[in-house]
Amino acid sequence: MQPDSGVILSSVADGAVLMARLSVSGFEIHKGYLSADAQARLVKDVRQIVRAAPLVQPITPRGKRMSVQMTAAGRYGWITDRQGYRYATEHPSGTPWPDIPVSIMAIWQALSGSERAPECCLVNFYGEGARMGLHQDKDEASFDWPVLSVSLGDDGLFRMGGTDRSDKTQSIWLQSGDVVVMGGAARRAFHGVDRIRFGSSTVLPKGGRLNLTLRVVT
Ligand SMILES: O=C(O)CCC(=O)C(=O)O
Repeated sequence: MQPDSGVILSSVADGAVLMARLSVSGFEIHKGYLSADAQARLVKDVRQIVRAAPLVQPITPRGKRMSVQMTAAGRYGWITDRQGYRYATEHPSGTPWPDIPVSIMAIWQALSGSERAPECCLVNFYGEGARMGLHQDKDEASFDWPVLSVSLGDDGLFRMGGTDRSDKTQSIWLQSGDVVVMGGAARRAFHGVDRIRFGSSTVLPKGGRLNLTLRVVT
């Protein structure tokens, strides 16, 4: 992984955790942004979301079951089924999505630089063997607002490309507590998760990786 112009924008030791801000092809990566306490709080809040809106393992419009399990909080959740990829105001069970927890909104306020508030917090759960293919986030009405991603639990190998699927890609292991802001040119860039290191973190006691993405939808 090559940071842009070899730049580590900032790094600071916070106890045993090194915080660093990297920029890779426009992806702003805040390594070690969340403290262990903050991560534990977020996991608790995500459990509340999942209680209200259970995880589902959706199918793509072509009928392929995704390996990732999903749910959401906010006015909209992103869903996929035979009818297509889209945002919906209700969980597939027909209930509205729960509110985005304050702990998650605070990260958006601190790092997004956006005037708009997120309307969706998509929750992805990666169990053993789960992955997410290279894709663009393009179901939102505007690309003027960033997508902000929070990693919790096991390490995930995050692949970043350009605006064409064939553009060269670079990868970085995201760890629990890392936050990525995809804005500007990176907002339309292809990205995905090739694999996780199942059991590499104790943040989720049974293993697995949670990823939260905050999106302005309308
Ligand atoms: O899990 C991740 O780090 C990325 C998730 C993602 O790309 C998405 O939800 O669109």
